Amino acid sequence: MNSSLLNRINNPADLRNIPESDLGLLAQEIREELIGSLAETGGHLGPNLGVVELSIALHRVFETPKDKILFDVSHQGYVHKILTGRRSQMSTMRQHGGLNGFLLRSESMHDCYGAGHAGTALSAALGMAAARDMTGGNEHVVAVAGDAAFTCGTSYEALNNVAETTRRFLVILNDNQWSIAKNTGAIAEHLNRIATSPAYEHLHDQAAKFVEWIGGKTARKLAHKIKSGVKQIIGPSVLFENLGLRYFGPIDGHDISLLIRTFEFLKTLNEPVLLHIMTKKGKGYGPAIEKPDKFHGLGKYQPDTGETQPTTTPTYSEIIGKTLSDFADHNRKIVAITAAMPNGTGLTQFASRHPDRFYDVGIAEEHAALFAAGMATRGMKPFLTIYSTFMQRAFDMIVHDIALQNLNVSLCMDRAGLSGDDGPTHHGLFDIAYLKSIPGLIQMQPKDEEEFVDMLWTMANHHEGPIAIRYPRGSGTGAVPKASPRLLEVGKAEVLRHGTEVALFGLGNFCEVALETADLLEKQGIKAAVINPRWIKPLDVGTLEFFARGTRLICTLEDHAVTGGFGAAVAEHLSDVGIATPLVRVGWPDQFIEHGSVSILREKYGMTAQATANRIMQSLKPEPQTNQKIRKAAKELR
Ligand SMILES: Cc1ncc(C[n+]2csc(CCOP(=O)(O)OP(=O)(O)O)c2C)c(N)n1
Repeated sequence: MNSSLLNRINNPADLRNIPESDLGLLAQEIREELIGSLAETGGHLGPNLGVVELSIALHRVFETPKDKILFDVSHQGYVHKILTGRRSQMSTMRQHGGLNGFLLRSESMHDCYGAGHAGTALSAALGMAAARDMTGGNEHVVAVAGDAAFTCGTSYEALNNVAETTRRFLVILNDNQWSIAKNTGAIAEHLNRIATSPAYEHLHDQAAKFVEWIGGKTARKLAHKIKSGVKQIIGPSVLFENLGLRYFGPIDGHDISLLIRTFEFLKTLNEPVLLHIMTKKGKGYGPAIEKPDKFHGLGKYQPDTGETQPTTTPTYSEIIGKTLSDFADHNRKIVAITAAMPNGTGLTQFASRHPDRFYDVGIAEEHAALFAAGMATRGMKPFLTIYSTFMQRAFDMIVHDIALQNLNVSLCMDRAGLSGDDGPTHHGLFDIAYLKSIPGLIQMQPKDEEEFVDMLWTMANHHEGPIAIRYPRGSGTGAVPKASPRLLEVGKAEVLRHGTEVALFGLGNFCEVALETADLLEKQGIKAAVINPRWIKPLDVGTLEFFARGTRLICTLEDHAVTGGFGAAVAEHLSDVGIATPLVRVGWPDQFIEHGSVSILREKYGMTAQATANRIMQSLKPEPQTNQKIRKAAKELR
């Protein structure tokens, strides 16, 4: 493709030198570039195709890095990256050492705010506006948020504070009517009514005429006329107006000239504004328009057809979707709840088989947890199925509402462990740490898919309070679940291999790594026991103490931050009972782990069987003589 215009853009200032009449062509070039390059790397194609004109217009009118543009979630920030000097790195997208799939303050001075979780842009932008007002700055602050961000409570918490915080603040509501799945709830319906109302076309035309009318004139001089003009083009949304933001729109978010004129006008206003724009997710690419949910974010695909490689082994998410649906066939109390991730969490099957007991509550994890708590008080058996990283949002609800009241809520933490190419905003590396200190909350992790179903069955039959399960992204060993699941004994580990010198406790997906480590140790003449702990809480202290007393070294392995993880629970217990057997803890180090493939990152951070075996061999080495001498001398001194 001849990207003649794109070749001229190395930074936003270059964009401002391109004639406005060529910007449509530029948008076309950017679309082609996105479709071609993401076919190789994967990524958030649909959302970015939808914001091409918006991103061009924003960078045409606002001057980053001085002006601040915040993108909610920031998965739609690829065009912004292309326009802010990162085009040549697009082929490294989401790969280790390459561009992050979200905005990162450390990646570019044009990324004023990093994100990955939804519903943060408005509050953070408001903080920036307040800081600007306090320090006498004059920069513009713009928050760009999708319609699904308006299903987040935090967005309303921000709106609740705008009017009394600042006079200069611009929120752009990018409405494409889709979250990852179709956006749900009353707000989505409200926005949908505006977009589909026959008045929309009329409003849009009026908006276009209005901005044309003020175009080229000094808007400030026309303040009173503008006010009355704006009033005429106010859409049927009293919601935002009542919150103290002037509502403007809805306008066509693919009309670059209109967007530019509108931004030029809005930046002269001395009052907070919400601009509602309508866009099409996946615009310009047939497969993405046909399947907005699939093309929200995906791996590699055939650019001509949009085809992707079919997966052969069912993922943990697919298994939970099917399993819960099967259980719900026989148990009328089972309910499944997702926070805007029906596909990601595998609940689509549940939604079609049990629509009356399926809830997609939007991006509202706190609400989802409280909603589940309420259901549980009425004897229902809710399964709250949320990615580990997003469950962080609901921590207080899990403590204060679910656990404190000992309610029968099943917490299903999908994508627990390293998420890989999505990076630090999406790794599920903290859930053991944030759940294990909650009194009475049971937590487990299966070693494979077969045990996963047994655990889900155990959860379905557990009626004594909250119970949580964590499981990784993708599939596991491929172990096929049995036709009839087993009920597992709570707090009982499984000994997979006996050994007398070392005991390896491999949690969940790291059970496989523990078995491999045992093989490597055996080659060195070390007999290692391998234990599948199953339960993080309650810990099987009997099995732990048995092996801690009977071997020379204990090693824990887990797909979790080493600080506060399963190994930390083991260390605490050994310390409490006064067992001094050396302990090697394998887990992710105490730092935010960057994005990259799981295999590269495991290698880098010593999370492989070989690295574990090496650490163990090192720890088993007899103490060097000099250390012994120092210790002896110190003892004599005492
Ligand atoms: C707290 C949280 N929950 C769930 C998600 C997963 N997620 C990522 S993008 C997205 C939908 C975003 O939709 P919208 O904001 O309308 O933007 P669009 O992709 O449609 O442009 C969701 C649910 C998230 N990032 N953060």
